[in-house]
Amino acid sequence: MAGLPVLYSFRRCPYAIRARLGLRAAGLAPGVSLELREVDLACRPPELLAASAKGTVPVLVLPAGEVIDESLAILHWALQQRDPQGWLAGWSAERRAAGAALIEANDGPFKHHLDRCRYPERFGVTDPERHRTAALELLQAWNRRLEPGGWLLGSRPALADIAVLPFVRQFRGSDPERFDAEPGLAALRAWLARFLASAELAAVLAPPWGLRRSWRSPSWLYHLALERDWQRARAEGIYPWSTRGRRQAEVGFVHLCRAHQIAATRDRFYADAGPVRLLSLDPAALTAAGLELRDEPAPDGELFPHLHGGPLPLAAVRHHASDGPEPAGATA
Ligand SMILES: N[C@@H](CCC(=O)N[C@@H](CS)C(=O)NCC(=O)O)C(=O)O
Repeated sequence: MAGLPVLYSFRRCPYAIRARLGLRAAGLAPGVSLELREVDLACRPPELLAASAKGTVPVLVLPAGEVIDESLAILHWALQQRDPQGWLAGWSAERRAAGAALIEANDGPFKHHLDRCRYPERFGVTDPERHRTAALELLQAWNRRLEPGGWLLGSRPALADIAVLPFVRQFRGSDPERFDAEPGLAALRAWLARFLASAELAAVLAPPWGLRRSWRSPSWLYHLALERDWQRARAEGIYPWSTRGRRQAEVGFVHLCRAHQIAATRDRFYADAGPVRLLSLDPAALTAAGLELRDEPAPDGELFPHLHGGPLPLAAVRHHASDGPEPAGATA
């Protein structure tokens, strides 16, 4: 996929959702005209951090190297390429300014209160209700804007609707029954319901736009572990295996593979193994632990990385996830 724009994304992130909505509307398609890399925010791949040190998603890296690391800027870039639904084009300066103010209120105070009523512990908040009430006041103001035409700027969707809807979706998602019973939100509920039922949202939450499996960085090395061996290693602090059923002490090294070798390795050795976990390893942490990496040939001549000098150090495991094909379909 060399030469395509690369989008670092996170399926459920409202900022990434709005970027994907814009890119999709502009006619880009993952695997065809864009490479989509799903990121685990607990463990960002080095390529993302090299592109944008702040490490947030979404980030769009253009083929010439330009990096766009703010979701709104990605939306603007996308719609400047193509804007078939007139989300950006065709609005008066006054409405555009009103749209920009709505997005600012969303990304600023609304997001602030949303985070604090959804995750009070994370933000050290003792009164999440106060934040819910403040968020509701903004929603009621938006409801009044929606009453005349059904959309924030009038009778058709604009950039502001696309930019704000994923956050209102999150607000409702934290307590749908309560949200649905709130007074003063009828127009907003209808606006949100249209979005929730839309083909656009469904498309960006399902493959190929919305992935559940993280991208495998070519900068990392990988090891497949039986789930039960991995769980025991976590409990005991040592992972003694080289590969399925064979110990490092017996084999003399630990079998690893590169990103492009994972699927074939799983199919060849783990197809009937039951639950398997994919460990992502930082090569620098392996060598810093005094171990040696060598590329050595398998019986068919293909070179694989082998870890010599001791068992796999758990501290070098950057990420671990159940391994398997991308689950298809579900849009929740
Ligand atoms: N202003 C940024 C915000 C993006 C953002 O905060 N994304 C969240 C995920 S929903 C993130 O990457 N959080 C990780 C972090 O802040 O460390 C944008 O609009 O792109």
